[in-house]
Amino acid sequence: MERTLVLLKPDCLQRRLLGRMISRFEDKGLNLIALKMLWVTPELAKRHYVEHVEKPFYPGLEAFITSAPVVAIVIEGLEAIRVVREMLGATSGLKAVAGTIRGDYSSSRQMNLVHASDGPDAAIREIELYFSANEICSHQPAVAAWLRASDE
Ligand code: FUP
Repeated sequence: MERTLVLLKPDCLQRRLLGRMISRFEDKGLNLIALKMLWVTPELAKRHYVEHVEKPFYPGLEAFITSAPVVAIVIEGLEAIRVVREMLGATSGLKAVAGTIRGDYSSSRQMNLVHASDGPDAAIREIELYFSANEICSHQPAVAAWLRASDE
């Protein structure tokens, strides 16, 4: 099992797409094990996007991610990091393939609705950035037996 950090960004909340995005992850059979709404502060934005802080687009990205609340979610599942990234699609909504979240709902590079960790190290770092250990609600979903065979 892998865990990954998903953020439903300010455009997602403002466009009233939170429920539809959560449904896509639930429909896939992924397990939501932590969820909260918060305002990203400039300090948190700099820690989250540490690899982008020096880039020319960063000021705009920080202004955007702090402009309205976000919903942070920890998602658990088999190969969840890759699976969720593939559900999002390419960074720009203009390039993302139809059928992906960004391909279906976004026409922007900045306003691309959903963030997800891009690898195991990022997932650990980002989950710790948004959640303390006692906020993670691990559980065995009752539907698990109907999502995949027992040896998968
Ligand atoms: P992704 O991993 O697909 O979320 O995208 P990146 O880590 O490459 O970029 C992080 C965020 O910066 C993206 F959500 C979009 C934003 N961004 C811009 O606003 N302008 C750019 O030129 C590149 C990325």
